Amino acid sequence: MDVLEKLEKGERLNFDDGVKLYDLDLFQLGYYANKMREEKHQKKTYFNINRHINPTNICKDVCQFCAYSASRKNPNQYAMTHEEILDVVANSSKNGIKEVHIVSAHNPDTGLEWYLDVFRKIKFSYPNMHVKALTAAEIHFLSEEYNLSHEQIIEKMLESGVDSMPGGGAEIFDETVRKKICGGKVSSQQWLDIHKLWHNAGRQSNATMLFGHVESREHRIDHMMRLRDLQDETGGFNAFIPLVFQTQNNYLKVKEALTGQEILKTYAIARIMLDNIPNIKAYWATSTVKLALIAQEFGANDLDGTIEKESIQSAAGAASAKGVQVQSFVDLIKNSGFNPVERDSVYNELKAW
Ligand code: V47
Repeated sequence: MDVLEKLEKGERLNFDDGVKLYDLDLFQLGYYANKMREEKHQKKTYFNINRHINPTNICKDVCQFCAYSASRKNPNQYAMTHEEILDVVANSSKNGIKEVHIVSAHNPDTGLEWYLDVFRKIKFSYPNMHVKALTAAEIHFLSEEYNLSHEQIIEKMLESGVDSMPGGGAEIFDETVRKKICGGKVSSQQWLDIHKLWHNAGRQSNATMLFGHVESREHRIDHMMRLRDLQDETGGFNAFIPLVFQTQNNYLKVKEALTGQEILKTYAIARIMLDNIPNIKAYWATSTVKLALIAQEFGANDLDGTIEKESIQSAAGAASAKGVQVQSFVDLIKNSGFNPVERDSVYNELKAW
């Protein structure tokens, strides 16, 4: 059966089908992705009111794509104190944020408690604040650095009040590409195992994919298939987030940025291939707000949040350093023909705007 026939019949696609999807015409692909989006979410587009905090950029690992890490290209090292982090949370909570999304570099100088105790402090002062923190890459770093198992770090996260795990650190699972772009940090299998442990603890997480650098279309489909397999087992992923590679200030000499067409195809293919992950997030910080709005018609049903401050992608050229205002986000979604729905961090609906 060919891929169009399978799409018409609503059958699950395999790896070869996934690769063939890229050869379809963009609008034909968009038609099927949008149909699946509408079956699950109608015209709703989710967003949340959140704050990103990146407490330190000092990193023991060297990822070729990263412009944020202070170890090589970025001479401005920093590590925030807990007081500074709590000040940020205090100010942001006045703006109505409901989630702090905390991701750090892999700093070997701070001690384990610096990473964990701040979650307890945030929860103590803001019991209703959702703490989304520690990527699988950070968990693996902490386990190696402090001679603890992944299970033990996860236990400590749960004790410290972490509510959910962000999807960072997945990059591209194919081992040859991974070796080129981030050899040395969490392996693909370890990334998947850590999320499995987290899901088995009854918690939810997200999954990302960094694309538009040295990977091929086949590598992207392989990445999605590995996530789909794990999701069949655990059901713990809320959202899949294709991160568009930002080309500035890093060691991967990627001259040509992805075309809008290739980005939209990738969102659409993610929606079609990942039939068991409910939300496809067009993270506007990497796609640009304008393309994220168009992506709503190509399978995406979530645009992440207001962010307030963003340091990782903006270091590599993205226009996301300052976040967006809630009202303008809402207006943009409405004006593009969709219904903005504010959600919490695990996709309970809070308010139709
Ligand atoms: O894993 C690093 C990426 C990620 C670049 O879970 C880059 O809701 C593009 O994971 N160009 C961290 N991306 C951010 C992340 C994330 C973001 C938003 C929402 C969620 C979520 C998770 O940033 C890293 C890495 O793949 N990154 N450098 C770059 N040059």
